[in-house]
Amino acid sequence: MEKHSIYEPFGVDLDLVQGILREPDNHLIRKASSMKGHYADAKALDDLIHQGDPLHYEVFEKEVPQAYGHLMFGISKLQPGTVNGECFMTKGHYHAIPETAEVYLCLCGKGYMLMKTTEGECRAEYMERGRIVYVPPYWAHRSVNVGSEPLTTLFIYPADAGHNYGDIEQEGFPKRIYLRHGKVEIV
Ligand code: PAN
Ligand code: ZN
Repeated sequence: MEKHSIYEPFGVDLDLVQGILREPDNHLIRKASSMKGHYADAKALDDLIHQGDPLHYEVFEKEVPQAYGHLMFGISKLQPGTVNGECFMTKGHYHAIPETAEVYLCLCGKGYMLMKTTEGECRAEYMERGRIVYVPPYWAHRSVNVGSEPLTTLFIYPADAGHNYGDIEQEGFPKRIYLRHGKVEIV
């Protein structure tokens, strides 16, 4: 008979004001310089990098086995701002096992989950505090902050999903999200 490995249950605390996971095992920091090639205006991004390379986003995670059956979860905290009008965003990725989905719960801020398929379908799902976005299997996804405070989300996905950033670096997303004169434009 197959023996199941029993993993120790645990709980974690969120700081809902700061939008962070307390005592994360992994804390990933992405600055503007991590985002080369992702914004339409490469020169504006370079200027931002030379002006001090500000923090772009952070990911806080608890460590769980990257194995079938486990769920990876954590907090993504994306700063507000634009690169010549294009709203700050995460790099975006497909999952390395593309048939794995993901759930995002927005805790604070305002933004969109931009999603695309390899066939070029593209969707932008609005996010604000209290709203859940379901990213189905096969959809690449990137968070975009259109507000004036950090966009903080709780994410949960199969722990063995893995990340494929390379295809998005090559393809980009069919749509970009801008903030112009206080108005959101998805083009
Ligand atoms: C999230 C993302 C997180 C950062 O945990 O990894 O928001 O975005 P990038 O990974 O695109 O830089 C997730 O979707 N995990 O699968
Ligand atoms: Zn993901």
